[in-house]
Formats: sequence, structure tokens, C-alpha cells
Amino acid sequence: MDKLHMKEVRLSEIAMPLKSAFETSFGVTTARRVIVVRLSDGNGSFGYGECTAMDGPFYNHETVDSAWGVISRFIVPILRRSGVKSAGGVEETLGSIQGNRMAIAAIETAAWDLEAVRSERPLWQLLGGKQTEIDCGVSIGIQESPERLVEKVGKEIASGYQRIKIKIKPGADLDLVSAVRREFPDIRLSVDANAAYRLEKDIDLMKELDEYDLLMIEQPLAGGALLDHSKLQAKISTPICLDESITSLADAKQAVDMDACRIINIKLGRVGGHTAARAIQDYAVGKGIPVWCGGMLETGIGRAHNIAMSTLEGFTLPGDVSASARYWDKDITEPVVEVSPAGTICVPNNKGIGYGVNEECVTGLTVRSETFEL
Ligand code: OSB
Ligand code: MG
Repeated sequence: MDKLHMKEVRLSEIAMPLKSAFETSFGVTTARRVIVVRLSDGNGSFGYGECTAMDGPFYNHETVDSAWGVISRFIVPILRRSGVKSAGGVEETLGSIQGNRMAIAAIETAAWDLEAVRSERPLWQLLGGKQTEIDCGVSIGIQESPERLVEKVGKEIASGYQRIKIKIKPGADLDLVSAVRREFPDIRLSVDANAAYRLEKDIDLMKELDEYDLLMIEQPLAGGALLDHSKLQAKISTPICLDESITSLADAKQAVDMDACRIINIKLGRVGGHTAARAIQDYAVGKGIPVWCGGMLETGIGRAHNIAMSTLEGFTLPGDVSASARYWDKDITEPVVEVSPAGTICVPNNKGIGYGVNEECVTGLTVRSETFEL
């Protein structure tokens, strides 16, 4: 029996209102449009993935609609012609496609789930994961006032989360960070600017942020600005963590070589799926660079893939992998993702991603759907 057999792929766009708006330096998100990918082997087994592209091209160049187009017009025909027989081969099979990593990852991660289900093994074991419990942090959007932010941080700390990341943007930065630090002097705290600052203009602000004993400063400068990040890292002692800048193993190598970052945030969507993510974490282990799993406001499907990835050796810092209930009134998996009072997730041992998908729920939320033979 082939490890992977793909007979049919179904794309379903679902609409999921967030419990509360999430503000970053690039905009406010109140609801997610999510493409749920279901791969079938034609023999009763399914593999699921989700596309983490956002509605608009503001985090990166991709959008829900661009991903839908790339998957249906290009990825599906290439897969159909290829006859690829293992999940580990899907990334290479799609190697002629430039960029569009989130479109690729949606399919690639579903292929890994299907392969794990067909071999009746948990995905995390198939990937070579070592950790059976993973450490969780939270990402808190920009709040209207420092008081409101301090209140939110207090709530997350009380729930057990092991690291707090707060979003910042020009004009909403030092006040927020200093208020949280004053109230919580000892917590593991980081900031994420989503590429909102510029080296020349904002170097003094970066030096001020350097005084708050932050675990890291995530993506302070533009995605393409590796050299500027390296110049900035030379001037501050807080480790820079790159998110938007790292779309491949090649990016990671360049960034580490020029000391543009000392920590890497790995997101399955941003890098094109499990194969690419694993290559980056493997390289990072060799270089002594800690990695952690980023989040894109995923449903339970994306969360389950993030949990599986986080079991790999290099994932030594708490990720943005948190409970479904922080985002959704009702998530689409059963069970939903829950976090222990110690701020950890026990990795499930069921086959595949380990969380069942509630098809009735998916159907109820679907706004468009298309099925392709492979
Ligand atoms: O930069 O990590 C980011 C959400 C959307 C886009 C980019 C980012 C984020 C988050 C949220 O920080 C992480 C999460 O809780 O899913
Ligand atoms: Mg980020």
C-alpha cells in the first residue's frame, strides 16, 4: 500500500467570527475566512489542512482568494500529473510554484495528515517529534489602553500561559510595554511589531525597548530587510526573532549567517508546510538557534498541525499555540484544543492530527465549496 494516495480534494471556505477583534500593526481582524482542505484516498480515509492566508495581503502577499485560485488552478493540476506517493514528496512536487507558501501548506499539511491516518500513526510521531507535552504562550492584540492590556495579561497569566507576547505599532509601544513590565516584573514577555518600524527612524525606540528585559523583539523591521535586522541586532542585546522574513530554509540560513536574528518563529503556512518547517528547525538545532511555533488565528485543524510540529526537537520556546476557546465560541474540531493550568498541551496519540473534524459544523459554516478529482 502506498503511504500516500490522493483521490480527491475538497476545498471549503468557512466563515468564523472571532470572539474579540485582534489588532496588529497591519490591521484589525474581526472574523476569519478559512479554506479547509479535505484530502480523500477514495478508501474512506481523510486528511485535513487549513489555509492560514488572511482576507487581505497585509501580513504577507497571500489572501484567501489568491490561495483558492492557486490551489484550484495550479496545485491540483500539478498533483494530478505527478503521482506523488508520499507526503514528504509533496513540497518538491510543487517546487515550480514561486511564493504562495500558504496555498501550498494547506495541501501539504493535509497530505501529511492523510499519510498518518493511512498508516494509523499520530502525525507528530511520523514527523519525528520527541516532546509529548508542549509549552504554550499567548499573543495579545493591541489594546486601547495600557490598563486594558495589563488586565488582559493578568488573565492569561492566571490561566497558566508561560509566555506573553504583546503586539505593538508606532505610537502604541513603550506605554504598553512599560505598563505590563511594571505590573509583571518577572514574566516571560515579548513584543511583535509585524514589520512596522524602520531602522533609521526608530533606532532610539528600539534601544528603549531593549531596557525591558524582553525575551525577544519579533519582526521589528520590514520582511525583506535582513541586512537592517542584522545592523539592529548589533546595537541591542534583546534577541531579534524573525517571522515575516523567513519563508524558506534559504532565508533562515541567510538570516542566521548575518546575525539578523537569534530566534526563529516557524509558521507552517509561511514556509509551505511540514517538510519546510522541519528543515528549518533541523538547521536551527544545528546552529543553536531556538525556534517556536507561531500562530495565524487558526481553527482546531491548523492548531492540531501546529501542536504536531511543536513536538520536534528544536521547539524549545513556548509557541503561540493556545486554547480554541480564546478565539472561537465553537471550534470545528472534537475535542477542541485545550491548555492545562500549567500552560501546556498534552499531545494526542490518536492517528493523524489527533483531533477529529466535525463535518456537520464545517458544512454549516461553508460559504463556498469545490471538489476536484486527483
Ligand atoms: O505575527 O504572529 C503574528 C496573527 C495574525 C497574523 C500574524 C500574527 C498573528 C498572531 C496571532 O500573533 C497568533 C495566534 O494567536 O494565532
Ligand atoms: Mg509575528
